[in-house]
Amino acid sequence: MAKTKPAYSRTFTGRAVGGALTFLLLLSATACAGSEDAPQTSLDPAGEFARAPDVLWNITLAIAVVVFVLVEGALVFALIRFRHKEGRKAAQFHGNTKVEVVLTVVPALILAGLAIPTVGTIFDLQGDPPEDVMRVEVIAHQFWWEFNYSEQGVTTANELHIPAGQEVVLELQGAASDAVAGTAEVVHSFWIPRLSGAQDIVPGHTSFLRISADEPGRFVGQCKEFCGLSHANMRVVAFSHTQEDFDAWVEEQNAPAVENLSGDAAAGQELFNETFDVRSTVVEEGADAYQCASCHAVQPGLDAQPRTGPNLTHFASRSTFAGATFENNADNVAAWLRDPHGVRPGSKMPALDLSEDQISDLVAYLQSLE
Ligand code: HEC
Ligand SMILES: [Cu+2]
Repeated sequence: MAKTKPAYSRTFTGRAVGGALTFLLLLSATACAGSEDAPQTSLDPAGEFARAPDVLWNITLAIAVVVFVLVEGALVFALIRFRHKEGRKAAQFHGNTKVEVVLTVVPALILAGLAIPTVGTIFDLQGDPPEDVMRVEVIAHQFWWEFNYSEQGVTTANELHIPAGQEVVLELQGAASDAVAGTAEVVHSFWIPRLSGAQDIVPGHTSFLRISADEPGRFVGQCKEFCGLSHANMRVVAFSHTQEDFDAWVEEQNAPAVENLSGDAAAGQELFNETFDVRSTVVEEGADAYQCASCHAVQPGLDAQPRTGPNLTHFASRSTFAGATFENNADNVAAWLRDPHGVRPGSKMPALDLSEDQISDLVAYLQSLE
């Protein structure tokens, strides 16, 4: 009689292939970490407020590795040492108080030990932020960030600028429901992993986040709390500068928008104040027609309140736009004006009835706003 192979051995090849595929799939997920030069990682902290959680992570990882090796080692040892042998019978017993006590007390002690540095770090990071450091007000909108520097008189969007080597306190606020855009605001979370931990932003409530960067550099981040269709496109970029460069940036942002435009840019400037029909919108109670100027400030002339879109006074000085999703270039801005919801699902900017000529004039104007 032919010996049949046991079931596990017949499916072994299949399982090995399945396992290898799963491993490759998991490996591919590690490629989600953004661009090479500035990955979104908390494992490479660039400032003291990101370093503290990283130290905690290292301690936890070290303990976890020791536990893993001991537990898996014991398992493998038992599997080999007590494997099936002809004529040997398994011991039969029920419960073992000594082992159960050890397996309860040891993990409890490990967790209690871990809680000491964890709670300490939480209090260090969450304590009342110091009064004498620079503050930036951060307002989370669906799906973009507004940054107000009240001391410096600067308002910008999606790109945060800070001086390197010093603490900055972010005052995080959820936007009250936008007057023009109509819909209620939702919870967001601000996170630039190399500069600090994450902090939730709740409408009607102010929370604080302390950040700092040791060196000048560029750091990418992300809204970390699901907030609607374009949550994944709600990114943020931080630039840290030497004090000199930071002061220069402030000065540049405080300068009035360029005047005396000519050609396409001048035509675009006029279009900015013209009224266009709404082609499509995600906002239920919005108007049928708008000017760009209804929602966007360009100072002086079009001042900030109560406009609900990003301040465009120095739009061309930003490297990205629309939640730092797109590189700021003529093609992308044109695509944005043509069909905001096509490139950015759920965006509160309406699609206006613009011709291609009008779009290229508006792009020329926006690109002149340095
Ligand atoms: C009803 C209000 C509204 C109108 C009208 C409007 N926008 Fe917007 N706009 C917004 C909002 C809100 C955003 C942010 C949307 C987002 O990031 O998803 C935005 C974003 C932008 C941005 C990207 C800014 C940045 O830094 O991220 C540009 C450029 C822009 N709009 C240009 C225009 C132009 C040009 C017009 C006129 C043709 C116009 N907008 C009309 C509300 C409006
Ligand atoms: Cu979000």
